Amino acid sequence: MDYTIKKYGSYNGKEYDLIQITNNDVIITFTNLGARINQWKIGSDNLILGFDNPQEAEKGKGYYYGATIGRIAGRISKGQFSIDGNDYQLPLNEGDNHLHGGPNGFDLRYWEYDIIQTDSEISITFSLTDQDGENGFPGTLEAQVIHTYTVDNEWKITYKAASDADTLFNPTNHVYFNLNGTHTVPILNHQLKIEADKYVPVKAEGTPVGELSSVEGTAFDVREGKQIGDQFKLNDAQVELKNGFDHPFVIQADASDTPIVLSVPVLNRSIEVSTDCESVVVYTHSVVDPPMEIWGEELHQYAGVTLETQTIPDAVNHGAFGNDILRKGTQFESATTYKLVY
Ligand code: FUC
Repeated sequence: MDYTIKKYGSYNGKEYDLIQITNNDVIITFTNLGARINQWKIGSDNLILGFDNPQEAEKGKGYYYGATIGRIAGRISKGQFSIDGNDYQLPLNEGDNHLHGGPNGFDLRYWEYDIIQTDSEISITFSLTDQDGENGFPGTLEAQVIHTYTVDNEWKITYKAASDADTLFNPTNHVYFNLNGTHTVPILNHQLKIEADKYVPVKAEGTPVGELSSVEGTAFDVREGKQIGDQFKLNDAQVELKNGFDHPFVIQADASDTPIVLSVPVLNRSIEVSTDCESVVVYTHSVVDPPMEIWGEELHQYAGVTLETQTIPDAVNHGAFGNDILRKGTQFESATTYKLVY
């Protein structure tokens, strides 16, 4: 296993790099534009969606391909929250709500980076200082996102952060998988298994209704592993509302070490996910707006599926959803591993 550093291109007056790691016939690349994963391939088969240059990444900003999302993944209803009676208003960058950290979120920011290589892994530490008041959040936040790739084809993301004032923090990575090897084949043929007996119904605008609902008898019951396309045919009102999955699944307390598995059995490819997060947001790329090309081919609905591990979105506004407040003087740390098995 080894790595090379290539030029990704310039964007807003800064030069960006691609760090390309090769492990036998697997190639995986990261960029300091948004501390993103940009490509993951077996031979010439692309397993994720990414971009040839920063300009395309900017065009695809609303899709957040492979980007680190922060400070807050998902939507904060009306952009409003309070901590200990202090009220905050975040900028509204999607209708009436705040989405994925706001207009200048982590996804297109310049991240400093360092690389450490050992016999068994290559680890890239991306660092960002997010100033007090940026995107409306209180406190200056020092964030690190560490992307590690191992000889066993495990991509591990570790998030670390600390703030000098109480703030919100709930990062994720917005990688879209398509194990077909090309995004021109929809992900409807993927098997999805999530050890989740509850999920979070959403309103049309994507914010949580406020309940944790049982998956029993719904399209969200994928505890035994189900084909995504089959689940979409079940006339489930929540699936119809979002034209697919765009929902948090709540990982069961008694889940196994790999509670999320995405696979295409006929191709003998799977992604096994382990995480210390309480939930995973599954988004099936139901919307294509604006139209664009990826790897030179036109983008279509269901081009990829995300597995965004995180605290349940909008937790600060729903007592039962967990905690997304980062207290001054405490250290945030969370990790998720995506293992490619083929
Ligand atoms: C997901 C979704 C959103 C959005 C975005 C690109 O996280 O929750 O609906 O469209 O990704």
